[in-house]
Amino acid sequence: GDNAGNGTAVITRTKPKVKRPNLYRVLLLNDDYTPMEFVVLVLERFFRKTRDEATQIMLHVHQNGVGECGVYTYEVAETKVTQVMDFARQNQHPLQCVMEKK
Ligand code: TYC
Repeated sequence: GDNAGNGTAVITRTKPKVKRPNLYRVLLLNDDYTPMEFVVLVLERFFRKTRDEATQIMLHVHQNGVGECGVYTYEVAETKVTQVMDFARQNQHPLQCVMEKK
């Protein structure tokens, strides 16, 4: 507790409150039509993966149906999803990208 000096009670927190942001996974979904090379390009361009990392993730998605591109705060995750969906649409690929709360 504390006092502002004017007789008004003011409650202040003394314990350092470190709050962790909610985190979201960004996922790519497999489909039968998007070229493998395009998915690798997406992972390099929007998720800063190396060619080897991107290839591993793409093959994981191809084989398992879904895979993680990265984990971000809400606003960053939302931006990544929008960028990938816009880029896929521009190139007429059905690639789907979604986010889910961790
Ligand atoms: N299954 C696609 C193909 O055989 C490749 C692919 C991989 C598509 C990952 C989407 O998220 C994806 N061309």
